[in-house]
Amino acid sequence: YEPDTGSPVRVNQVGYLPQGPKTGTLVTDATDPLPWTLKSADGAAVASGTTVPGGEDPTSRQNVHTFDFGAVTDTGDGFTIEADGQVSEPFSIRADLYDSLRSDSLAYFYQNRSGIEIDADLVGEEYARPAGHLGVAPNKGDTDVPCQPGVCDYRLDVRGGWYDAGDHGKYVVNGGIAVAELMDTYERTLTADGAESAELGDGALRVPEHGNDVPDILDEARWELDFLLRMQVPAGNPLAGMVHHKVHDANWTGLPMRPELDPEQRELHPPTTAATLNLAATAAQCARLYEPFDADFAAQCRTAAETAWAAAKAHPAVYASPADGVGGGTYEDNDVSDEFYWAAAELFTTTGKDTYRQALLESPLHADPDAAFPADGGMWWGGTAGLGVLTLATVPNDLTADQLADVRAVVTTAADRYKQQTEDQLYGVPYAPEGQNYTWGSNSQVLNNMIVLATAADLTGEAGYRDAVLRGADYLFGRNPLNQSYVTGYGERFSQNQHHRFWAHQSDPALPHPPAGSLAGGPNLTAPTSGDPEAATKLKGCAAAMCYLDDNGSYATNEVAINWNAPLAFVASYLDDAGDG
Ligand code: 9MR
Repeated sequence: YEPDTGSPVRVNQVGYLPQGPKTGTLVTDATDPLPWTLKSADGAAVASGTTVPGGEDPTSRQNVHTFDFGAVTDTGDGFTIEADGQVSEPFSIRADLYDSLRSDSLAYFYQNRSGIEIDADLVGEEYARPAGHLGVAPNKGDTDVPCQPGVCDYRLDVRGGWYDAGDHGKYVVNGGIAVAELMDTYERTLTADGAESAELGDGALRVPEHGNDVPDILDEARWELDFLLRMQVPAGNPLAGMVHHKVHDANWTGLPMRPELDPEQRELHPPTTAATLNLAATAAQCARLYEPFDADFAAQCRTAAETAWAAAKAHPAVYASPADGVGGGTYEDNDVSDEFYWAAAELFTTTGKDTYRQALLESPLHADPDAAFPADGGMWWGGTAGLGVLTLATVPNDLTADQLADVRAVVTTAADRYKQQTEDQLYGVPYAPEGQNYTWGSNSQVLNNMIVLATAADLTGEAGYRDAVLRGADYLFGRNPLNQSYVTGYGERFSQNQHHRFWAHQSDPALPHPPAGSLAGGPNLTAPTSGDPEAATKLKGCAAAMCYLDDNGSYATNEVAINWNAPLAFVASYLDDAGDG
């Protein structure tokens, strides 16, 4: 299998901000510098220079040069770079490049809501669908769900929330990071200079709750928060206050499958400490953010968060089983020290209580950049300490000045590392796992690192951090070994066959492609041996950043997921604000 990588001249196919850095990559066997020319849409030469030979890029095994046209501030569409007799994909230079990405990336969440009809007036006819999992046949539904045999003797109404990804499972530890990053996107508008709130406000996004005087992004987040609250074990039961790890089908369903047609029995899986701490953290954040809009809901969140924290302290090592993967993902995680840290950070920020401060200061993860933002990956669903650090560093709280300085240093230390990666790596990506071990959902790791960079930029005002975020965007939108934009509808060669049971056009032409703003999981070095049938045959021996297929059978490289689109939404907001400012 030989991927079609198109032109060897690689650029951000969406474009570049007029005041931002502008770099690209040329794949060539030449060892000496080569001339490049930037041309406008009418073919006129706008700028020229020579490439810098970089040698072999270890993520792709391609021999590459880089080029830099950062001095250009002309604006327009249809620019191209010519080098080595080849022409890049066309791109724009404009301040408003990322305007629609903010709302498109957030519309992903509405479109994946469970338990509510998806309205054609908001998303268009081809994406409209009936409500899923409300117990209307053939659905067994999420309104009255039993536990797996032997796990509990009650049933719960766990309707709502978002479907996790291409499947119809709803997993608390993945909902947790996703809803936290949506809330962070909103909270940034309260804490960062130049962060725009109107474009996230009431009436601005594709949600049905227009006109309720609540920012639309909080309406979207609440859809998930209400679900997470329903997953808590009710009082009077042995594990009261703990949170069920997940609810999903008793058996895997195939592609395609619209949510309302899923006939499988839904089941609640055992509570875990990780899920419980995800509720503690996100409900604590909920309590402070919804207070101005709905004091009762905020109070409900606060109570749930403190109850969850107490339950996690009482049951600190109840883990998900790695064997519990029939009909849904396992999301197993045997280290919850990071979830404890995150929950303590959110609870401390919201309540100011000393118990939570003590929990932070006593944690072995405190003030340690490698714990919050590990060099081999960064934040992810199984590693959430960084979410707590970002909150402590940006949201007003009762830390002492010294404690706050320690926490902010964690952010800037990690950001310095990612910034350096964008300068050292030949494709400019702020992600450099050891051994090029591009992980499942690697694009979300790039984006989570971009959140750290964006936060460092907000905290310090240093343009170098912003520039590194922009170089990350360049990678995601086409300056990469496959010449691939990983976001549907953005750039010239974009992913459009992501693994999803409803947006499965490739399996059934009557169904749509994913809508604009859907992020593909991205290159995954272990995909060939993960069970993914497409990757097993086509990607054997792949170079890390090329272990990707835009095929809806390739769930290990090309799925969509809430925890991947959430950092995209945060970063899209940041990028749009950066263009405005
Ligand atoms: O994002 C998850 C990744 O970290 C794991 O390595 C992978 C395999 O266990 O599972 C990913 O999560 C999937 C989940 O199990 C089921 N829904 C789709 C998720 C994205 O592929």
